[in-house]
Amino acid sequence: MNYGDTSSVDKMVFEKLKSGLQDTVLSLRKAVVLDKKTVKEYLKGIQKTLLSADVDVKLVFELSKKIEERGFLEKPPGVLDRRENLIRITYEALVELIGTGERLQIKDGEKILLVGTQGSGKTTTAAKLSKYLKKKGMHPKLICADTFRPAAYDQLSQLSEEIHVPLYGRPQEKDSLKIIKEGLSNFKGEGLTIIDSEGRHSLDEDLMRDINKIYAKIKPEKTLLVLDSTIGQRAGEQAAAFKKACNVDGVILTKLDGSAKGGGALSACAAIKAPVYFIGVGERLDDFEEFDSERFVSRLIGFGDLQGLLERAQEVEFDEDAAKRLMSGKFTLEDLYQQITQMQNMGSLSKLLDMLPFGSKIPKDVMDVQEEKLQIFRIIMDSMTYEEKQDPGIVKRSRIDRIAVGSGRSVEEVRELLNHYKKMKKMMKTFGDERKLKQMMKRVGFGAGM
Ligand SMILES: Nc1nc2c(ncn2[C@@H]2O[C@H](COP(=O)(O)OP(=O)(O)OP(=O)(O)O)[C@@H](O)[C@H]2O)c(=O)[nH]1
Ligand SMILES: [Mg+2]
Repeated sequence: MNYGDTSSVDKMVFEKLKSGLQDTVLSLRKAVVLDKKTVKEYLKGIQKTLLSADVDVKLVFELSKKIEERGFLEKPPGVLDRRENLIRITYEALVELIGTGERLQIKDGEKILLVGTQGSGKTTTAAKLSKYLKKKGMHPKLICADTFRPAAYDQLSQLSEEIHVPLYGRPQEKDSLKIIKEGLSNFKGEGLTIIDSEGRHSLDEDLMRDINKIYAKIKPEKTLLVLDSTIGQRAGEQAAAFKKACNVDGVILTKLDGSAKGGGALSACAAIKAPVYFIGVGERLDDFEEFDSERFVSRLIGFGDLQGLLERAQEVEFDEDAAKRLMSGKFTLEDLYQQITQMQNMGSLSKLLDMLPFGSKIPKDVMDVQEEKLQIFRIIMDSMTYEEKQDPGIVKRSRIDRIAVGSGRSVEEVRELLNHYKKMKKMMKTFGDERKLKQMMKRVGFGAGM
C-alpha cells in the first residue's frame, strides 16, 4: 500500500513507462525555448512511451490531443510557467486515463466473485485479498469453486492455512455452483465470502457460460476481474468478454512486477470503465497493494518534482483571488487576516508584487514582515471584533488596551499591527485600478497562451 516504499515500487514494473516518461519530461524542462516544435517533440515522446508500454493506440492519441489542446488553451495557474503547466496537464490526463481513484467498498456479509483466465492469478489473489481484508478487521472466508483444475483445492487449502482463513471446497465435486451454495450455507452468511473460480486456457465459450451462470445465481455484491498485466493488448478482449458475462465491477491487476506491457491492461480497464482496485506486485501474499492512480502516475513522472509543481499550481488560485480583492481598494483587516491564515506567510504575495511594473514602488518593510510577526498579528486579530476588523479606524486607545489584554500581547504590538495595516492599505491604493491589475495578471502568466 505504501508507494513511498521503494522496495515494492522499484520492483513494480512499468520501469519502461517510468523511464520513458521521466526522460520526456526532463527534455522538456531542459529545452531552451518552448516553441511549437518543442511541444510537438514532447507529445511525440509521451506517445512513444505509452505505445511501447502497450497502451491502446486510440487512447494514446486521445490523450496526446487532450494535452496539446489544454496546453494551448489554458492559462497556467498560479506561479507555474507554461512548460510546468504542460507537465501538470500530462499528469492529470494520465490520472484520468488510468482511473478514478475509487476504493473497493465491501463489508462482512457480502460476496466477492473473482474471475479471470487461467493463470491470471485468481487463486493467489484470493489469498492476498483475504489477508489484506483480514488486516482491515474483516472476516474473510474462502470458497474454492474451481472444478476445472485438479490441484485447485490443494493450492487454495495450503494458502488458506498460511493466513488462517476458513476454506470451503469439495475436491471431488464437479458442479461449481453446488459447491458455492454449500459453502455459503456452511459459512451461514457470516464474514465476507471470497469465491475463487475456474479459469481456462484462453477465452472460451464454456468458461463464459459457467461464469455467467454462477454470476446470475449467486448474485455477488462485487465481481472482480483478475487481469494479468503481462499479456499486453490481449487484455482488451478479455476484459470485454468478462464484462459481458458478469458485469465486472473492478479489476485487480496482477504481475505488475514483471511487466513492461502493463499499459495494455490499463487500457482494458479504461475501455470497460472499471476501476483498478488492487495491484499484485509479486508472488508473496504481501506483494499486494491498494491502487491509487494519482500516486501511481506521480511515481511514473517523478514524484518529488511533481508534488512541488502541483502545490505551486494551487498557490495561484489563491493569489488571483487575493490580488483582485486587494486591488479593489476594499482592503480590510479581515483580508490581512485571511492572507495570513491562508498563506502563513506573505511569500507568494510578495513574489506576485515583485513582478509588477510598479513593483519598485512597494516599500520594502511592508512586504518584509517575518512569519513570526504575522503569527502574532493573527493572535491579536483573534481578539478583535468583526466591526473592528472591517473598519480598523475605530480602534483607538481604550480598544487597543482591551485587545492587548485579550490577546495577551503588548500595546506596542497592537499598534504595530495597525500601522502595518495602514501601510498595506496605502500601498494597495497606489495600484488599485483594473487596467493595471490585468496588466499584472498577464505578466505573471494568467491569460498567456502557449
Ligand atoms: N510475479 C507475480 N506472480 C504472480 C502474481 N500473482 C500471481 N502470480 C503467479 O502466477 C501464477 C498463477 O497464479 P494462480 O493464482 O495459480 O492463477 P489462477 O488464475 O488461479 O490460475 P488457474 O487456477 O489455473 O486458472 C502463480 O505462479 C503465481 O505465483 C503477481 O502479482 N506477481
Ligand atoms: Mg486458480
